[in-house]
Amino acid sequence: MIALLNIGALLLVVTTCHGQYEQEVDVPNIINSEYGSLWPLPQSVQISSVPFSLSRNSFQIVHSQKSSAGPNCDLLQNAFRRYFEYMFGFTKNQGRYRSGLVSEVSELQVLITSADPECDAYPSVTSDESYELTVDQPTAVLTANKVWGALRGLETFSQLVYEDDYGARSINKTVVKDFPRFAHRGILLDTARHFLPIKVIMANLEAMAMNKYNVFHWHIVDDNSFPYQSPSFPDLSQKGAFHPYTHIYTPSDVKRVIEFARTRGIRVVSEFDTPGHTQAWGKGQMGLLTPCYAGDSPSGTFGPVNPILNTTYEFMSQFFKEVSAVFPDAYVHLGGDEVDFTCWKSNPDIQKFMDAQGFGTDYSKLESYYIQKILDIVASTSKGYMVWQEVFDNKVKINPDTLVQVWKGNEQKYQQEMAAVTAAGFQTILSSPWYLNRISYGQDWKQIYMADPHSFNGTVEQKKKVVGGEACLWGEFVDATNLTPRLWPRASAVAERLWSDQSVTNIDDAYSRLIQHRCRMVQRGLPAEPLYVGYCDHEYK
Ligand code: CP6
Repeated sequence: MIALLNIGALLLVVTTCHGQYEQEVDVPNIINSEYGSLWPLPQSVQISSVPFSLSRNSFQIVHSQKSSAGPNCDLLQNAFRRYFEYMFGFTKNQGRYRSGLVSEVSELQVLITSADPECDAYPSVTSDESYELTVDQPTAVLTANKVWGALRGLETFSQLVYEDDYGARSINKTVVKDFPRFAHRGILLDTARHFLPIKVIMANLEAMAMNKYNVFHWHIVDDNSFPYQSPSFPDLSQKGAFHPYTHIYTPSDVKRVIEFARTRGIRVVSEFDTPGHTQAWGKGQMGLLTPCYAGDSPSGTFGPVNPILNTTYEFMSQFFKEVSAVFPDAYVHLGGDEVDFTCWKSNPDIQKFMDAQGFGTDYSKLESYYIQKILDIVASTSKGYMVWQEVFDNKVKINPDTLVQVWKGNEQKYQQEMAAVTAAGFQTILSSPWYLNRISYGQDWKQIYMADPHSFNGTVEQKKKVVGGEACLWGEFVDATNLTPRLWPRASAVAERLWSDQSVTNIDDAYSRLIQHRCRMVQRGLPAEPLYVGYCDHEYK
C-alpha cells in the first residue's frame, strides 16, 4: 500500500503544471526536476517520495511554544494568513475531495530562536534570512533566527504543497536548509516615465516575496515627471508630476509602500537621481537647473542641476534631510548616471567657474565636484549611499561603504568594471545583464539566468565585495498595463542566480521548475508571461 502511494506521489510530481509539447527542433527537453516546483532553489533540499495530506479544515500555521515571536507579531500573523490562502485558496472544489493518503500534516510550527525576532524592525542588508524546514507528520517545523528567515521559509513551504488530481493538497516529507547567496537582491521600478499606481507596486512587491527578492529600488523621479510629493517642497510634484493630484505619491502612499514591503522582508531604497535626469525638478524649483545658452544669450532650455550655486546645495541639504527621514532604509541611491555636458559647456558662468577651479575643459571634474558635495550632504544625514557606475568611473571620492551599481556594457565590459570597482575596495551590485526593459524574441530568460555576478577575474577578497544584483525595469515603454508580464518570470531567473548556490546552473532542471513557478504566480493572480509553448494545470482543474 505504501509503495503504491509513493508511486502515486511521483506521478503527481510528473503531471504537475508542465507544458505540453510537440515534435519540434527547439522544443525544450522537459525533464522533471527532483525539486518539484521550488524557485529559487534552496541551498540544500531533500524531498523524499513519502507524501502526506494537508487539509484546509484541519491544517494550521502556528507559533511554536518555544518561539520568541507570538501572536502579537503582526508581521508573522499576516504572513501566516497570506500563505494559508496561497496554499488553499485556489482550488475550485474547496476541499470537497479528501485525499486518499493516511498520514496528514496538521500543523506548521514556526520557531524564531533569536531573543529579538525583529518583528517591528526594518530589514537591512545584514538581516538574517536563513531558515530550516522539516516537513513530517503530524507537524512540520520552520526554524529561523529572525522573522526574515521565517518569511522565506513560509514561501518555500507553500511551494512544496501540490495538488492531486482530485484537488486535495499534498506535501512530501522534506528537509530544507536555506540561506541567500547574496544579501542584496533587488528590482528597480521606474515611476517617472509612467506613473505606477501603488496597487501595481504592491502587486510586484508580492511577486518579489514569491521570488525571495529583498530590495525594491524605487527610481521615483526623473526627467519626465516628479511624482514624489515633498512636504518641504510641494511645488516639485505640484508642477513636476504628470498630474498634481492623481499621479503623485503622497507621504501616506510612500508609508504604505514601505510597510507593505517591510512585512515581506523587502527594503525600499529610494533613488533621487541628480545632476542629470532632472528636467522635471526644474518645473517646481526655479534656479535649480543650469540655463543653456545659444551663443551669447540663454536659449530658454535647461540642463543638469546647476553645480556652481550655493542655493543648489542649500536646496539639496533640505531635500535630502527630508528624504532620509521619509525612507527608513540605511541607503539612499543618488544616481549620478548619464550626465550630458552640452548645456554646461554652453553656459559662460559655468566656464568661468571651471577656470577658477582649474578644471580646464574636463567637465567630469565639475560633475565630480557636484557629486562630492551631494555625497557629503547625504553622509551628514547618517545614511549610506548607492550610485551608478559613472560616479566611480569619474573618480569621485566616495565613502568606503558606497555601493556602486554596474549597469553598462556587454559581458566583457561589465566584468572589467566589476573587477575595477572591487579592486578599488568598493562594494558593488550588478545590473548590466538584467535590463528587463529590453525584450527580444525567444527564450531570453536563459541568458539572464546564466549571467553571474562573480564571473570576473579577481581575488577572493574582491568577490566578497559583490553584494548582489538588481533587475531593472526602466519605464519608457512600461506602465501598469504591461509591467507584470514584462518583469515576470524573467526576473525570477535573476532571483535564482542571486539566492541559490553558484553551482545551480542546470538549464533543463531550471526550465522544469520555472514553468511550474510561473504557473504558480499566475494562479496567485499575477499575469506572468509564459516561457514557451504549453499550459498550466490550473487552467483545467
Ligand atoms: N534612466 C536613467 C534610464 C536609464 C538610466 N538612467 C537607462 C539607460 C539605458 C537603458 C535603459 C535605461 N532610462 N535615469 C541608466 C542607468 Cl538600455
